[in-house]
Amino acid sequence: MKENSKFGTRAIHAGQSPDSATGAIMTPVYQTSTYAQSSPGKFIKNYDYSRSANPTRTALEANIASLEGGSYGIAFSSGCAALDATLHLLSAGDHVVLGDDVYGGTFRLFEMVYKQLGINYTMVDMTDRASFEAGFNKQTKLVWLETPTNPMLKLIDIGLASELAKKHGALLAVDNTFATPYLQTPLALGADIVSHSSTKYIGGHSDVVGGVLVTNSSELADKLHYIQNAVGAVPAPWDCFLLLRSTKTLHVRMKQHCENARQIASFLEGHSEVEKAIYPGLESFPQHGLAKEQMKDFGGMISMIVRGGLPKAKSVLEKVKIFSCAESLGGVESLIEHPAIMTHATIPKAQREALGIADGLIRLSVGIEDVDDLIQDLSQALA
Ligand code: P1T
Repeated sequence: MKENSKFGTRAIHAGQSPDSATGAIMTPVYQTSTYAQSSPGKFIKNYDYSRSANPTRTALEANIASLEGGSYGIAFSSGCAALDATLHLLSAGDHVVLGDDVYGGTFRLFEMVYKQLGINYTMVDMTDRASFEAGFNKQTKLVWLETPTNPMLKLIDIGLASELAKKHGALLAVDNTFATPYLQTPLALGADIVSHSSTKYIGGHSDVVGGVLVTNSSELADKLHYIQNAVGAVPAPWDCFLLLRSTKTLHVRMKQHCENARQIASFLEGHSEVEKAIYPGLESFPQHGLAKEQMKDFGGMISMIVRGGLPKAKSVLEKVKIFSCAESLGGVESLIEHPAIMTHATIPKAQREALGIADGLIRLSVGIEDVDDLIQDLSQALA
């Protein structure tokens, strides 16, 4: 494969070549914990122990790094473990500027685990330059953001985030889980680290929990590899194999996620039971202009506020027949959930409400089923 191959070619081939032992086209599942050494300390093929490195994982790391336009990929056993590894770059007394709308588990790691270890954070509205910049102080070492955010789908200008992080001497990490590298590549816009919950679109089939970090900095990659090995939250070879199989179709799946979501968002926007449909592809979306600039398409996630608050929201979630009421997102099958009760329950109620995570808010992960069936399902559930 050529270095400058296009996305779909890299999705299928990057990091993988026919297996040197057998010619197998698919990278084998190297289901081994350890590797024979020809003499103490002399490795046969660069591998000594599978916490440190495993060939199936190496292929996955190279594959996702290529998709993100990065040089180094570092894989973990979950998206939370990828965030945790990034936070291990910091020391007590350091400070993080954190987006105000992030996955509930991301907030929980900052608030319940790292705060007591002396890592402080300030959550800011990054859609407003002045509020964003006011979040920095002399101890700020890291900016962590999602775009689109979970669950309000706010867009953060990655170029602006990079400018502010550099000005204040901090690293910029972008959680690219919702967009995927098919829709945006944050490293090209100035991010130092890209993070994924590969449980989501990268995996795409709701059958793996995983995470990955990508960077272009050899210094950061060395530190993150060190943390990966020292802490040990690594993915199993089988999970790496499944993720490699998934990334081969990422571009094809994303096109259909975007197309289905576009049609469903416009259906919801015109529905009498829907107070507000939130989707970056809608003209009514406040940051539609930034979405067009920063993203190749608008993604598969939609949020909506239904008229009738919690009782109506619960009834929709109970009545769907094709959508499943479940946490998570990014799989080929459509999921629907209630952020205030489910994915964002750890965020204090007042903070949730200030962000718009109201009792009537429902989040949809639009799958790639036939869109007419999905619209019909939502139509009967909303009726
Ligand atoms: O679940 P895990 O693989 O550990 O990933 C955590 C995570 C990180 N970043 C974002 C943007 C996420 O959405 C998640 C996980 N989110 C859900 C489970 C959810 O339903 O929103």
